[in-house]
Amino acid sequence: MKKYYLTTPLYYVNAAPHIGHAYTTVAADVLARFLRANNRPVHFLTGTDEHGSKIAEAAAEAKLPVQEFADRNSAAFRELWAHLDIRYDDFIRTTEPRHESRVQECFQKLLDAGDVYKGRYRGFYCVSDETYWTETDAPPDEKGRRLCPNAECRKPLREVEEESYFFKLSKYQQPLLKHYQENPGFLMPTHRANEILRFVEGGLQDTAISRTKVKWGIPVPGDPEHTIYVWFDALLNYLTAAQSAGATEDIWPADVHIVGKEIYRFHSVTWPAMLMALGLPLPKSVFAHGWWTVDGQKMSKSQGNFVDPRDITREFGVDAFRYFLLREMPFGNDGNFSLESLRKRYNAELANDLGNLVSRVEQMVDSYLGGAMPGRNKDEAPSLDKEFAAKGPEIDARMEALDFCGALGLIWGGIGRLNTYVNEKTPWKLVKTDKPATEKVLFELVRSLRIVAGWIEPFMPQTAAKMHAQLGVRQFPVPLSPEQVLSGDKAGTGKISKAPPLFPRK
Ligand code: ME8
Repeated sequence: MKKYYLTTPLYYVNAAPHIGHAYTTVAADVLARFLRANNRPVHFLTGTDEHGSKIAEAAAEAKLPVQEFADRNSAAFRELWAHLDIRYDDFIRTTEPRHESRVQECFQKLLDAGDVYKGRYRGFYCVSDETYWTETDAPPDEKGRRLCPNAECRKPLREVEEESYFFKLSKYQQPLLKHYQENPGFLMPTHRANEILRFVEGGLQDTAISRTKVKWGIPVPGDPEHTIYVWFDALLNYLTAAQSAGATEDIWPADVHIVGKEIYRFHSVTWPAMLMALGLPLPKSVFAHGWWTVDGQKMSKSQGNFVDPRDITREFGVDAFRYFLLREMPFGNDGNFSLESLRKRYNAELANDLGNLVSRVEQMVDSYLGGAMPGRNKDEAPSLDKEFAAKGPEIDARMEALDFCGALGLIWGGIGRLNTYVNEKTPWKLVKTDKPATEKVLFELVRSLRIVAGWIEPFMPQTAAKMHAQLGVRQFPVPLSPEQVLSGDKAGTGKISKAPPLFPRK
């Protein structure tokens, strides 16, 4: 069975990872965990982008040999992903031989096919984005400076004139437009599709794909004066990683490339055109999410306001950080990161709505039933069933559509319903007059909380594991799907134990 193949961008190793990188990677991890919990085979790829002038210049600034500099920073990404409970299947570095040799093969193939030719490039270049711009893309501003047209960058451009190999991107204008039209799920989310359609309809220029002035890169086969342009090199990682992971047909093509909006064009125009030229099937979709600002400001070196994820997890824990990232900003839109809104959500949604509910239920089962799983009357349909458990398919649909915020909204709707249910049924009063009725209420609550634990597992794996253990789910640490929780008592006849709060108030 073909695996569901999902990818993050390959992050530049010029600096330490920040919340922007964590965001994309956590989102991909949430999707991968959701699919695995539904028994879908998954291949989740992430990694680091290590060639080009941006990295070479950062290494020079750090006074380190480039490879050593790249090794260090690539390791920092891997360490952060371990800390954030990211379970990827493969981590590719563009300086690995398995990647470099295949990039050269692809370059040669396109050269032989006539889709790559030698010419001369004259124009502008942004080192920070590693992007070529023409004179018309970047007219001089009032001070006579040419700035990167990418709104997320706006750094000064360098003028470049050199011999270059070119990729015949122009040839793929019509095939791309046809592909977009025939595959409406390709450009995601749909509100970003127009921008790409307009760009491609406006005509595509052939694009330079080699540099003579940049030494830190993969040599062009047979012409070592040239190194392969870092984006041509980096985009191919999705293919070279799949090719090196065993039977390519089990993985290829990608089901979704998850990227930030600023690199959407590379992924939705250049990349599919490269694949067409190579005669390979295209990814099923390319999803561009929005950008975080921090306290209303763009994160930048000059502002010195990059948020280190560890500063957040130290105070709030890994799960709360993962939760906040996906709850605060609908996937596909822009949003703002602030400690104030994190604290607010932490206290209201995690400590109160969820944590407090779990503690109350455990406390009651402990006091009224000595911690035994409440019994149920098998002839009577559980009363929360229709309105609560039926949410499962709706949540799944949101997850499949990468609407993580929507899925969390539905889950918290369910948690809200459970809080209302406790307050309506007042088991602490009921227990004085009707023990069997109290037991039924507690049965409903425990079972519903087990379902909640399954729903939140992709977002908060540690919390889900704690909930399963505390709620007597014996199959721990394997997360249970709602169906498994519902299907029988076997999975959950362990003792229900009181435990410290899941989310101590901050
Ligand atoms: O672009 N908000 O690498 P990169 C949300 N190497 N997401 C953000 C973000 C923010 N403020 N800042 C960064 C590159 N990201 C290339 C990619 S792929 C073949 C090559 C996330 O280190 C987002 O996913 O600049 C964005 O696309 C990515 O980090 C850029 O990482």
